Amino acid sequence: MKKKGRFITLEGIEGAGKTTQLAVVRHYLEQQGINVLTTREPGGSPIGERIRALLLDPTGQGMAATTEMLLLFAARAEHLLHKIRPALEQGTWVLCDRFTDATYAYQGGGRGVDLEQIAMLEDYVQGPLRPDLTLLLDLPVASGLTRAGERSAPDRFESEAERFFEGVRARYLALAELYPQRVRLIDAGVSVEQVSLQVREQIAAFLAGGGR
Ligand code: Z5A
Repeated sequence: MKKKGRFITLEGIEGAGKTTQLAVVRHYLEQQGINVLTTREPGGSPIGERIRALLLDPTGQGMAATTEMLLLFAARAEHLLHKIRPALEQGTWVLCDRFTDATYAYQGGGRGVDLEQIAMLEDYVQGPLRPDLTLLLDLPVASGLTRAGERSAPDRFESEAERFFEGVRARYLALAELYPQRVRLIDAGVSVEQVSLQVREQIAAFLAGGGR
């Protein structure tokens, strides 16, 4: 694949503000004259969205961690084929709400799946494709769950215990340490405006650093 666009992902625990900040990133890039496609995982393609419904269905408790991980990568394969790769090849920038870092965090950190198995599937499904930039919105688990809980009935993931999300957050923070160039840490425990400011600073630095 000849990749011309850039691939930016937003990550974080529930209620971190990814959806809110995705709009900020999009607006900022469009102001710079960049074509942007926003999408999300799991989902982003017709079959991917059907897999998403299966994954989030609260009646699906007891799904094996392996099944969950394979469904996520199946949805990702569809997403890459039908949406992400075609956009990048055309020079469109792709902004994605969660990607494979979420698998390391939720399935690895949350469910205890072997990280090497995740890495194997990552290589198999994505080849060498990795995000160019990841904004990790970090905040204490209790704050994120309070924000998310004020919105709607919990889905299958949101029904997990706080300990699960502590594992998710810890793995996200480990990824930020492992890939400091790509994964930029944002303090998401402050007001929307203050988070947006940090997000815009990171995007400006990325563009200035040759990201474009
Ligand atoms: N999952 C997985 O396990 N493995 C994988 O590989 C992938 C995903 C890709 C997808 O859910 C689920 O799939 C997810 C992980 C799993 N687990 N769950 N649940 P989703 O994408 O539908 O849900 P989410 O990712 O958790 O998004 P969210 O709960 O909608 O959170 P958010 O997008 O980060 O936050 P938000 O919608 O922008 O904001 C949440 C609320 O907080 C909202 O009312 C805002 O107005 C408010 N908010 C936002 N920012 C602030 C600030 N700064 N202060 C105060 N209030 C704020």
